[in-house]
Amino acid sequence: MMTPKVTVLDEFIIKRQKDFPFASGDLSRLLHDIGLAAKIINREVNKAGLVDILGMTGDSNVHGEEVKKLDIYANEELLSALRHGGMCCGIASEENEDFVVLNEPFARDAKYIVIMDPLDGSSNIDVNVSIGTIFSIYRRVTEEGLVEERDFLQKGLHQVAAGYVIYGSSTMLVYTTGFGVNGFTLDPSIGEFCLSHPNIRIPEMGMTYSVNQGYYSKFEAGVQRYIHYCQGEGQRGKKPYSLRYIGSFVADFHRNLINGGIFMYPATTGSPKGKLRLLYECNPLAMIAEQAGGMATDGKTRILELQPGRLHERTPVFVGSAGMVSKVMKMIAEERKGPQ
Ligand code: P6P
Repeated sequence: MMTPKVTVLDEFIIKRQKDFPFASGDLSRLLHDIGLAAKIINREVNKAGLVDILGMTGDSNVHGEEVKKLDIYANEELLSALRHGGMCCGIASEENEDFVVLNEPFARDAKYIVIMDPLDGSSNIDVNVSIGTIFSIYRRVTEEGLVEERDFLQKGLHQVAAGYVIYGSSTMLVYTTGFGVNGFTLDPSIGEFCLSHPNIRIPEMGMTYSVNQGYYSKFEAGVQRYIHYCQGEGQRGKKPYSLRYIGSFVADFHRNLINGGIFMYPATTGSPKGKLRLLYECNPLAMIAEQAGGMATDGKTRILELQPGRLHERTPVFVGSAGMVSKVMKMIAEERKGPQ
C-alpha cells in the first residue's frame, strides 16, 4: 500500500509562495530559517530535564524576571539562524533590551525584520508544562541603511507573517502569511514539520475561558461580569464554561484555537496595561486568531490596530472565538458607560 503523501513545511512554504505574485523567495527562506531554529530548540527543550540546562542562570532578563538557561539558548539559536540566513536586517526579542541590527553586508539590505519571544512561558520549564516560541515578520519601512526603531514600531496590521511553535506533547509550528492558518507537527523520525492541521478555523463559540482568576478582584467591572457569565450565572441555566488556564500563553492560545474558547489577560489595578507584550506576544497571536476567523482586542480596540510606542510595551488582551470576545467587549463597554 502506498504511504500517504506528507507535505513538509518547506514544500508547503514554497507552494504557497505563489500567493505573493512578486515573491522573490526571501520570505520563504526566512520562514525556513525559523523552522530550522525551532527544531534545534525543540531538541534542547525535550531534554531540559536531563541536562544541566535547567535552572536559573542567576541572571535576569531586561524585565528583571529570572531567566532560565533555555530562554538564552532559544534566543541565541534564533538570532544565529536569522543572522546566517541573511533574509532579515533586524531582530527585536523579549530577551534583548534593544533591537539587534544585522549589519553584515548580505543582511543589511534585507527587506524583512523579525520580532520574537524566543521561549514564552519559560517559568513552566521546570514543571514540564508546554512552552512556546512566538514570531512576527514585517517588511522594513526605512528605505535603506541600517534598520531603525521605527521599522519595529509598526501596527500588527502590517505583519507579513506570524506564527508560533508549541513544545508540548508534540511539537507544532502554526503560522499564517495572511492567507489562512496552517499547523505542522514535527515528526522526529524524519526531522520535518509535517502538515497536520490544514486551514485551521477557530469555532465561533467555545466552552472554555482562560484567565488568571486570582486577579478577579483587580479586574474592571465588565471583566468581572463576563467571568460570572462564564460561570453560568448569566446563561439561564446553561452549563457553565470550563476554566482552563495553564499559565503559558502559547499553550492556552493553541487549545482555544483548536477547540474554541477565549483567553484573557486584562488590565488590573496594579498593571493598567496588563502583563502580555504587544509586539511579540499579542500581535502575532492576534493575526493568527483573526486569520482563523477569531478576534483579538484590548477590550475596546482591535489588537492589530494598536500603534506601538515602545518595543516592550504591554497591552490587555482578549483573544479567541469571535462570539466570546464580542461578548466580553460588550460587557466591558456597558460597565464603562455606567447606569443609563
Ligand atoms: P500569570 C508566562 O510567564 C506569561 O508571559 C504567558 O505565557 C502567560 O500567559 C502569562 O505570563 C501568565 O501570567 O500572571 O497568570 O502567571
